[in-house]
Amino acid sequence: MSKKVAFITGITGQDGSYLAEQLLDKDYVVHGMKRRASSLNTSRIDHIYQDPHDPQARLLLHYGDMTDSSQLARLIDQIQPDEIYNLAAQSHVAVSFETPEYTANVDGLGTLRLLEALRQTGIDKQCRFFQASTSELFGQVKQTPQNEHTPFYPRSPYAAAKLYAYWATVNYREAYGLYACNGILFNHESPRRGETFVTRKITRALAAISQGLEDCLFLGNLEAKRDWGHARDYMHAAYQILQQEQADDYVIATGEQHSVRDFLVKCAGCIGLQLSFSGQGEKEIAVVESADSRLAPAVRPGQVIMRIDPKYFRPAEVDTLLGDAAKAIEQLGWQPECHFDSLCQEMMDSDMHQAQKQALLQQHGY
Ligand code: NDP
Ligand code: GDR
Repeated sequence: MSKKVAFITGITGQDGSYLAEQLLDKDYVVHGMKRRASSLNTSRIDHIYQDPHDPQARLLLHYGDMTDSSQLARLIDQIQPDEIYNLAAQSHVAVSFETPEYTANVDGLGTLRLLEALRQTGIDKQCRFFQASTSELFGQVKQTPQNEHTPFYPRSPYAAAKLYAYWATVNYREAYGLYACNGILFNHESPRRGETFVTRKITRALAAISQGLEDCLFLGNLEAKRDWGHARDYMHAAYQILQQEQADDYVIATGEQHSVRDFLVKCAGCIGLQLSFSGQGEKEIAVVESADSRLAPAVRPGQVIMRIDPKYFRPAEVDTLLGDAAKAIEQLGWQPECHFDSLCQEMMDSDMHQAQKQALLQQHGY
């Protein structure tokens, strides 16, 4: 039997790297689209790279961009995938306020371009399509927890673009009978998370501070609440969504909610730092009450390790998100395996490993 063929847009991102690993493990041939950049952007998938000269290679990379419809159509025609996972996006909510038109082009129209390419190449009847939709669609929430029936209320250019992509996916399913699905994914993180998203920003900075590589972390809204899971679990759900008899849309979430402040306190605890907070609003700071000198040798009690920088507040905030994944649990048999504490621990361990290595190199004069 010939191997299944998947095409992943956004393969160089956090989710793309986990999904590619999982599909390779399932014996798929995996084609990924990457952008041309002036510096290498494949660090998350370097460990699974295969020599394209090898006729047995099952990971194949192609240049392309969500803004380039002709290349999207060419790739789909050439690859003839059984499954497409559309993960490519300008995925940073705060950045979308600064680049709204670009975000709409990539995240909104980009999805349409891909769907059209799929339809026009004529393989739409045999190919399944997964769209990485987002809990940001719920934005200003009207109901808690949020499920597939909760009304949408986007609060950023990113969410508005993803709303368009969500409905384009539903529309191509209804209009053309395409097997097209939305995974309405709540926040998911990992050691491979981009360094400017709040979780990774916190774990990376705490690790650096613990080794004396940095002094202080600057954050925005500490009260924002999110339902944080692990990217590996969420990509497992994406795969399962495309294996069902009927195409459908699913909320993927852990059903557990924590604030940015909780995340900071928990991660600090993972490296033996007890924090207390003082001041209010933009003047709030986090001070070290006690420090474990083995884990965080550079930190002293009384040290201020977090300050607020108003530049990280957003023009419109999503205050609270909490998902209800009952449909996915029941119909897909999906369950999140990683929960909040182990997520914090895994991310802290990974960043500590990096920071300790860097500190050692500095000490020895490299
Ligand atoms: P990342 O930001 O880590 O990855 C985004 C990927 O998209 C990267 O491979 C990036 O390439 C690529 N990309 C960006 N712009 C373009 C473009 N113009 N053309 C082609 N490729 C492009 O995001 P995640 O992996 O975290 O998220 C994956 C998807 O899931 C995104 O669509 C995101 O919006 C969505 N999502 C994510 C959630 C999360 O919590 N992680 C939750 C809900 C939805 P490069 O490496 O070159 O930058
Ligand atoms: P989010 O993730 O906007 O939920 O989008 P992010 O980690 O950027 O923000 C989460 C919350 O933390 C608050 N926050 C800060 N955020 C950042 N980035 N930097 C800070 O310094 C900071 N301080 C406080 C934010 O205001 C926000 O409330 C992510 C992305 O992966 C999207 O692509 C995805 O669709 C959604 O999750 C679900």
